[in-house]
Amino acid sequence: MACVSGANRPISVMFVCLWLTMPSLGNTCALSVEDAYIQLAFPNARVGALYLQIQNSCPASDQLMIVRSHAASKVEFHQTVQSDNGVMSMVKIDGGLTIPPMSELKLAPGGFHVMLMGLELPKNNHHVEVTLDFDQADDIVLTLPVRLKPR
Ligand SMILES: [Cu+2]
Repeated sequence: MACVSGANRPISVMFVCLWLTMPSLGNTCALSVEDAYIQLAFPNARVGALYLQIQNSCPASDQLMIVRSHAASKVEFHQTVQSDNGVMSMVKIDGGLTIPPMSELKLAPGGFHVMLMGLELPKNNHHVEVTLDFDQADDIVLTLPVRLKPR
């Protein structure tokens, strides 16, 4: 700890040092994941959409930076948007997705999703392992069910 406590230091500097060396009391907050799955438009599709909800019980926001999976050659964040004439398309989102403090990030059909491209599912394996990489929180590793898009 590089804190210098000295009588000739401004009092505010001493307070900052104290705060930095205190045991972290706010560590009970966390990110938690619900309703996570991968959806394919048809069997053996090479592209899949990952949907999930991330709850943030922390007083600070976090950022889902990247999602990694050995089953996909490329992963991007997308948002489904509707043009004025009603045509649906997907827009790539750069820089990750924010999880607001004491709130949630929802990835669901018709909105944000993680696009898994070059998808290669092992035969007879209907689960895919993915790693969520956050700016602040530790990685979360998930084994996700693969579902077909409802018709
Ligand atoms: Cu997409």
